[in-house]
Amino acid sequence: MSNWKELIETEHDIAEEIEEQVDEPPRYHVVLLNDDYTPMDFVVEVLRRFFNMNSEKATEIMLTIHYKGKARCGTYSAEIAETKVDQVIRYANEHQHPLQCSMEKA
Ligand code: TYC
Repeated sequence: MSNWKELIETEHDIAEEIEEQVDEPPRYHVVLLNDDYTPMDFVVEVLRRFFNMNSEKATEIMLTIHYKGKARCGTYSAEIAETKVDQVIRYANEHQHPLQCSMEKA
């Protein structure tokens, strides 16, 4: 009886050790920043186009940025987050808006 208990406890300890050793890849929040010039409609379009939000969610996040200074738009692997940041900045530049986008470690 006590042998079974010890065996189960050992298995449990080994499983915990393995879990601790398996490092999850780091994740990053993509953040949009407020400014005084980018039109609200353009920010809503960006949130729909690059972050797959519906109009209601995009409007809510845009207003959070407008009133609080910034908001998280999504959380991704490093490569995907970098691509989103590049795409948003390029799209804003193409439309001559100063909209800024950055990433923060999750
Ligand atoms: N503050 C801008 C305005 O009043 C709107 C805005 C919202 C700009 C979010 C950037 O990330 C932003 N037109």
